[in-house]
Amino acid sequence: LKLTRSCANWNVAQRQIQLKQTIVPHQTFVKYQNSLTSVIEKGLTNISNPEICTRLKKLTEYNIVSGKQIRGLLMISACDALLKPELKEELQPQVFALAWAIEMFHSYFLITDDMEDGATTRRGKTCWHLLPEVGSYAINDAGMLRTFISEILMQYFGGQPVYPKIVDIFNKAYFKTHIGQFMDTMSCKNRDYLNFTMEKYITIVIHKTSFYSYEFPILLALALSNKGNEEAYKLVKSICRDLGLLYQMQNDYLDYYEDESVGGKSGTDIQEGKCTWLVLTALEHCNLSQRQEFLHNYGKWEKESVDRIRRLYKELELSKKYAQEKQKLYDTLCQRINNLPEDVIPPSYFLAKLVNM
Ligand code: DMA
Ligand code: MG
Ligand code: MG
Repeated sequence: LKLTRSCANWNVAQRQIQLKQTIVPHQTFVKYQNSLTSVIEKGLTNISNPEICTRLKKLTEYNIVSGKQIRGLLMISACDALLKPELKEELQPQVFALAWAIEMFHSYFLITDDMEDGATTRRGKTCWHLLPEVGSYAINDAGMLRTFISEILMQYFGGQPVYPKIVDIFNKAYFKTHIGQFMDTMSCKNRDYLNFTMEKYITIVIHKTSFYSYEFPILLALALSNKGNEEAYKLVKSICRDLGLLYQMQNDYLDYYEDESVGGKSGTDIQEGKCTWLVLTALEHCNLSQRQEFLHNYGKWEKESVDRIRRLYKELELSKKYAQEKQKLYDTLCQRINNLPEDVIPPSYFLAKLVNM
């Protein structure tokens, strides 16, 4: 309860109102929100045990509902841009189910990520694994959520020509993201922080963030609209990668921000010794004694060490450097997006994503 209260200011409803106005039309947003219950019900078709149904419902709702739902919403907007007009109405239930499946995929990774990172709060609430009735059962819950996603996909797409393609895309996304999560945890295992490089960081981010946040929803929209040709995809791939970098840079920055009401979650990057944009920038600009201080204090859970790192980040004016770098990346991306041909993925799709970062 204490944890939940600590970031009660985090106003999910307000964020969602802003998001829905820029990504999808109001009416579509409301219909999409209301479709979750029927998607869950359909996913539960083959499960007769009431206890399992209750657990799956709670697991899904607790971990999805308070999220920003950007990935799912953007898949809906990409489908809206790509699908033939006569198919839009007909395929809407499938598009919504696929969007919820993307959100469930995201929640699946967040549940295990919070265990790995030693996090306590997420989306303004206590992390799933810290709920009294959960604990280490969270490992099995994550597995159940993953198989539940497969059930939903089978119920909505099974037997259709697009089904194997969708399953392949999901498998690829699981594999990539798990590799990214592995790289992320391994990078800080030996506390050899001087070996952190921008190259290493980019590889981690492309795997753990860019793919499932950007390429994954687009690949699914392309598959559903039967427009998944290689040429079209090549054009958006590198933009997706850089969008992921911009996103992760912001995620890293929010982690350092002490105020939980900003991000709705507790930060643990400093304590865990993660390879973040802030560390790379700090190491690039610090003097010899600051470097010693950094090496002595980074990757420790003691409050004095964490405070010392935060002070160091302040001394090095990382907030200012972050704002400058973010603006630079943002401007370049806008330019590249505006130069995309309209018939591949409409620039408005990407721009909406950028606006909502
Ligand atoms: C999270 O990376 C990545 C996945 C695949 C969930 P992160 O630990 O930096 O994210 P957060 O700061 O939200 O925990
Ligand atoms: Mg994390
Ligand atoms: Mg983070």
